[in-house]
Amino acid sequence: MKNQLYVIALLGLGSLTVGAAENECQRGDRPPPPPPPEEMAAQLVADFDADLDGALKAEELATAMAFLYDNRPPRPGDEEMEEPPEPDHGQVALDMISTADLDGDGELNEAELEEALVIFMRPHPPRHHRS
Ligand SMILES: [Ca+2]
Ligand SMILES: [Ca+2]
Repeated sequence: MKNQLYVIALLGLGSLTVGAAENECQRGDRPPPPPPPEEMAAQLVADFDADLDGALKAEELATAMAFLYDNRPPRPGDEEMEEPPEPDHGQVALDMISTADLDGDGELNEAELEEALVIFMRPHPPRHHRS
């Protein structure tokens, strides 16, 4: 169940209907803030660092992304819409590594993963420009 919370927070989809339902007495309050990125980074490394070197390489990160995708919360209206194609988790992992691999070793350690989460969770306008 703990993983679900991380999934919801990480994907940042904003549809915290489950949490809202569980806190009916506090209805109207804002949903609780997601756990801090350093906490999520530590959790993801703990869960998906298959070779136990303390960092997530591309394939480990891809596994993490696939897990998060498979466990993403449903969004309102999704059932009436066609499922979007599943993203290429391997490519997402490579994107995250190329964005946040500060020491250039091709893996994201906990600090780098935290940086990646900060970047990927930050609300940003949709990118329309393609090069
Ligand atoms: Ca590893
Ligand atoms: Ca690195």
